[in-house]
Amino acid sequence: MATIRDLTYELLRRNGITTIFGNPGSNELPFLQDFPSDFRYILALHEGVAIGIADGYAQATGRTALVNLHSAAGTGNAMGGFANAWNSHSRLLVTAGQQTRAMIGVEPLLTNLDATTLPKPLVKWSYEPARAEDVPLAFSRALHMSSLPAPGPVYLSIPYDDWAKPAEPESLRLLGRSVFAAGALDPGAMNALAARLDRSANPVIILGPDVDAARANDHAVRLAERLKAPVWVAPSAPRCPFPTTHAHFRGLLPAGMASLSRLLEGHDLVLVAGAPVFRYHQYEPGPLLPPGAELIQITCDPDEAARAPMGDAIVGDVGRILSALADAVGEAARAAPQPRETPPRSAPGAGPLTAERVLDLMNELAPPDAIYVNESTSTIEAMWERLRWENPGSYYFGAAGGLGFAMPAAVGVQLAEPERRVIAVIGDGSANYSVTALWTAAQHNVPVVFVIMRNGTYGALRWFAGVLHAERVPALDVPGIDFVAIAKGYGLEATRVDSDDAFAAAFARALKAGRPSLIEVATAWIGP
Ligand code: TZD
Ligand code: CA
Repeated sequence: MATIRDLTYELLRRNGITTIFGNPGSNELPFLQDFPSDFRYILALHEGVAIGIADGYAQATGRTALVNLHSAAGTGNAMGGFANAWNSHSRLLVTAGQQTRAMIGVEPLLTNLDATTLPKPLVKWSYEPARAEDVPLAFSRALHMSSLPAPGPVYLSIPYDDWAKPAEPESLRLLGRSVFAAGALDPGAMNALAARLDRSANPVIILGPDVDAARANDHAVRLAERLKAPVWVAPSAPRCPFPTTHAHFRGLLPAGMASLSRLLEGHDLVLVAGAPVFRYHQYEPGPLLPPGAELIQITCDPDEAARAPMGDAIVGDVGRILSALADAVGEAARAAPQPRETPPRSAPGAGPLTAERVLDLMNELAPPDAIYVNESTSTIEAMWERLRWENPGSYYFGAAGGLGFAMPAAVGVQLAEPERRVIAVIGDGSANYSVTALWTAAQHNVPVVFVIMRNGTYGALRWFAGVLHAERVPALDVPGIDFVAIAKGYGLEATRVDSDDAFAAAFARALKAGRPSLIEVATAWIGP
């Protein structure tokens, strides 16, 4: 008779999961014993890294990724990763080993106390089965929960003595299940939506990360071209839903109410797809929309629709709705938007280089389908202005703004996309939260190019201190860190550069290396 462990591995296999990301402890060993040869375990040295690699992998594959953590302490170390995954609708099944059932009552070492409460509110579902026999159903439910709309992380706590117990024969029914969501509009509702867009004199389209997640970027292009509408990217967007080189592309919207609505002035209809309305950051009191503008939001997330403070919302499959809408709207008679003014190319110079110069060199030297995973917080706008992102899945950022995402996520994205080169653009502050991702990259020879922008400071916080008029704040600089030595210590090729030519040469070499490498580049901090 099959054990709970056998049946669970088979269930994972049937759902396309043969990779486990994690960091193990005693509670997890009974699950990992006799590890099947068709599975691989990607070891991370810290749980924030394990969840980050899995998040990148889940987003780039569009499928659920499995994370195995150690009890409460391991879960706690991953909590910042839960925040990012929750906000990016990442399909993650996070499991944590629990103490053995016979002993939980006396609270031995490594008991996950009140386990299901621990990851809330950053999971869709959190569960600890009441019986060992319920573990396969719990896994099945967790897998489907993580990927049904709106996707997101789920959490299971499993007592370690459950794995060796026999599975109930009726549990085999879980293996063949197919579960999917539909989510298209019926013809009447689609016609009404199309008619509203056709009636608009001057519509604008705002796209968010879930357009990219749905690989619906081409549908968005078709819709924008039919409507002759300019396209903005939703504020704080952690993915790129529209080609930045397209004539309709306008850029990333600012994350403050007043400046955002000012940029939309003159539009009578704002169509938002695949984003909350809106993910603000800095508090700038002001109108939510310009005078006379209506808003329609298309989202996969009922919560995003319900909490929106303005406009109408449609909850459904963002890709299918955008595709059908592009067919349903008429070809608008107005003139198409003119291409935006792109920033002038930065001038070559001696070091320290400007961040703009480093980005321009990357853009010239990297393959056109390169993927950028970003955690360089003071250069986000410059990246949206300068980098060529044309294919779906070209840009990733920590969706909750939690640092420690990008170094591991870059490893996960590169594992998922071996044919495309992944470039991790990381600030010298951000590089410290999940730096052990370098070790996993080296061990599995995941050929990410890590570029550390060393400006010596928490640049974005200096900018924000200006916004908030917060004077005399301590703890904003990060001098004295040798990233070349750190990277070498974890087994990577690494080099330090401070000039134009040196960066270009090192970057070109790194792109071709076929193994992970790190470039530390001195950049100038240009204050507000
Ligand atoms: N801790 C965590 C987990 N997430 C955060 N977002 C912060 C702290 C606060 N924080 C920011 O929001 S940006 C930033 C911090 C510390 C500075 C990052 O500095 P950097 O990049 O060197 O990586 P820049 O380009 O110098 O801003
Ligand atoms: Ca910095």
